[in-house]
Amino acid sequence: MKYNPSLIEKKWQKKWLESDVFKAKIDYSKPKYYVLEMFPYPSGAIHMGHVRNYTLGDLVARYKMAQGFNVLHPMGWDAFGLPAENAAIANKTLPSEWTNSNIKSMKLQLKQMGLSYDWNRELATCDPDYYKFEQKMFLDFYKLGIAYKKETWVNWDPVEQTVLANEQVVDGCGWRSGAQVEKKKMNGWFLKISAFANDLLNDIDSLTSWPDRVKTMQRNWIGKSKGATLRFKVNNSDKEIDIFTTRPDTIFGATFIAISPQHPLAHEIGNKDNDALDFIKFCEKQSTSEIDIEKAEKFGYETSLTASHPFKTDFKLKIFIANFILMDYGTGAIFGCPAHDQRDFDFAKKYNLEIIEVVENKVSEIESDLPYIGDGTHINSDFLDGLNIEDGIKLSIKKLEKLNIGKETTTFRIRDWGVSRQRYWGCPIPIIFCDSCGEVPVPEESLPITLPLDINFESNGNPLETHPTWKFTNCPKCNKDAIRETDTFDTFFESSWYFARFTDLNPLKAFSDEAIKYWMPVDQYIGGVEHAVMHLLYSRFFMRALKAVKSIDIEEPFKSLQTQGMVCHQTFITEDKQWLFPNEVIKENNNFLHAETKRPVFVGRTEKMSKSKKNVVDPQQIISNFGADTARFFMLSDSPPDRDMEWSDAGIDGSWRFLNKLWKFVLNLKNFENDEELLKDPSKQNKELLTVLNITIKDITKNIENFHFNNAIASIRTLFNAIISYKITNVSDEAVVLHTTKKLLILINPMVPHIAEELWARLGNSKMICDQAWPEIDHLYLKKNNIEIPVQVNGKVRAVIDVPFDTNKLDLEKIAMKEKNVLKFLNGIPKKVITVPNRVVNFVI
Ligand code: ANZ
Ligand code: ZN
Repeated sequence: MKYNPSLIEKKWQKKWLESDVFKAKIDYSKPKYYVLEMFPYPSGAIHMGHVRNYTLGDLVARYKMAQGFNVLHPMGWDAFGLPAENAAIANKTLPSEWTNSNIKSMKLQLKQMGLSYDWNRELATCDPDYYKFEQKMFLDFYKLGIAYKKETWVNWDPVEQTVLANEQVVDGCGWRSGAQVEKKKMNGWFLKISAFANDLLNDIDSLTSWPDRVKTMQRNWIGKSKGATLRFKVNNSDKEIDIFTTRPDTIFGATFIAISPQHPLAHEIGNKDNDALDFIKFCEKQSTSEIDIEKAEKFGYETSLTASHPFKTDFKLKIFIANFILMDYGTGAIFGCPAHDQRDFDFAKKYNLEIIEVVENKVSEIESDLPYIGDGTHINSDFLDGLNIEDGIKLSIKKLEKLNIGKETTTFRIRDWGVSRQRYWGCPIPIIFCDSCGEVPVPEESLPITLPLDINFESNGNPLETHPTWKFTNCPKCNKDAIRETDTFDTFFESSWYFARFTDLNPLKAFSDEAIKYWMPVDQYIGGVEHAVMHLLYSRFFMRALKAVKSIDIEEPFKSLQTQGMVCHQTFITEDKQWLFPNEVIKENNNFLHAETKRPVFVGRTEKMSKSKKNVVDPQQIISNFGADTARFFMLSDSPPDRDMEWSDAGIDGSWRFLNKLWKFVLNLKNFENDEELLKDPSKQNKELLTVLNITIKDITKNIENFHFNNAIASIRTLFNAIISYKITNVSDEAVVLHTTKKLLILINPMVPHIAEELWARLGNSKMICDQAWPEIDHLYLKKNNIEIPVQVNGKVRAVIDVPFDTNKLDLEKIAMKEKNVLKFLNGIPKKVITVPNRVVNFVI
């Protein structure tokens, strides 16, 4: 009779699996709903972040199922990536073995959470049956020029020994290793995301169910800038420098030119000038991150060259090589206008350059300091004098275009996506290099190019490079000896299309048209906000690129997006400043002690759970001690999904106690078959509980739709309290309690499905609760919760009052008498009052 989650949870997990209730298939008779949580990297064990993510998704999936949707809710493994290689080196296993055994153990853990996945659709990205399609996609992209190879300056992670995409450099450091990223010139494969920049930007507007924060991050990342390019002539030479500016109107304030250390002209200069070369080398050691460059001290090297001003023939602009000019933005060169740009101003001050004011602050009365960046009127600017900035920009562009030395230009901040990684555990790039034919795509019939499994991690660098045979092959064109590409794809390649693959695991093609048409887009995607400009942008790009190669016909993969907050926990520190795991700490008389030494422990800040601070709680532990339902219930009840939440023992206890109470209550409930029959004619007392029930159904439904799951749980508690405190005086009261409890079980099922199933079955139901329809609102009760009643004076309606259902005569009359308009027409005491509760109040004068 005691609530024993370990028994009932296993039992129901087995039943769900055996009955295939969560198996999805195309069913045109029902509306579809595709709910997806970001798939995990198979690290070996789930953490609380996973628990939160998957609990949220499971609630949505089960709720939509009850609502009558045909639900697709799949799960898979983002299985390529560096940790497998590191583990292989450390444990002398193979990345494939390590990954597969992790998948096994994590799958078991996920199953213990009771998630409603359709496991028939499970996929792992390291499976050749998955990545073979990726190689085909790459070849399609290659044919269309969406994939191309180039030599560029790349972000080199010295710890991971591989290239990183710009999106993976966070504050100048590798997003995973945390190591300072270096610049390196290398050959690599790129995907032309820049060609889709405009669409990716404009279509953000259509994502009405995405968090604004993510949309803003994507807009900024794409970074559209309108302006002009213009050409400067280098004096005493036939060279020219193209610059990009958003402020062509400030051209008369231009006093110098600065080029990037990686600019071709800088190289030419460096070839002849050793000091310049030293400066360039010095700059190469700097971080590549834009933020770092922005923050770093500005340095310049004054070359011996000057350029002539396009409109002031005698004016010479010194040409600098400067560390703050990025080669891959605009044209890698600028004109400096110190009077109206902070950076240029600082630079001019440092190197003693002329400052010419060209925009006068006529907007405000206050005399502003230089640099002045606001709007104003142009001065010292010849044909631009008197114009404001907007008009100045327009006219300057017109003039530049007329003189054929410049044109209107739009630039994007977003760079093409570098997908080459010098790693083993990734999808091989299907290209062969031949001395005679150059780069040759692997013919489709030779796909997949699979990874060799006999791998040696003893030597440094990429094991594909050092493998004795793997890279040696023959040219598909001329059959001469040739060499395979040994780079593999960035693992974000795999996660850019897995959600579409889930719609049908067709062995012959990546996507089957019918399944894509029916299931896509994902109706609800749930995951961490850290993917805002990586995974979520790559996926949007990928759909467009795949559309361009006619492989799929969608653009936006995720209709609605929810980004969940972090799971946080207190931190514990010993006297000698060592972090402690929460389970190493005990509480005695409100003091925290180290369980082992009994010495005092200091409680640090509550922070995002992280291994480094040991403030982690193992979900496995919680599930073994309390069951998955308690963990799920607490996860959902604490805070709204998009906010950080604090994991606490008290929270878990609270959830545990609630479920125990529910368990006991339902098992002690008097059960009878004709409860619905008895409810046909509810008494007044019955109505009260039914009203609470209907209000709860309405609230929970609304709160689930709005992702306010914590409020939904609060309503459940209210309903349960109402049920327990309901006074049972006769059989019909018992019937209404039973009826209301059954509805409560259906309402709580998406949150705590095991206990809901078990109690539902114990109430004598033969069908599973996961197949039950969501309770319908009986509007009769809702409307009558508060009711509008007309107030008449001599039969004419003079006011309408909003009162609780069943308000008695006397109260109704009192309320009606307070209405201004009624008082006006009454003008004294009425002769008679005719009141019908819930219907009308009529004063006769
Ligand atoms: C002259 C000028 C005058 C500028 C002025 C600004 C203010 P956004 O808005 O981010 O697109 N710039 C152009 N290319 C650059 C590069 N490769 N590295 C560093 N800076 C670069 O910024 C565009 C402005 O950033 C451009 O407009 C240019 O400076 C600078 F009163 O040109 B401006
Ligand atoms: Zn060849």
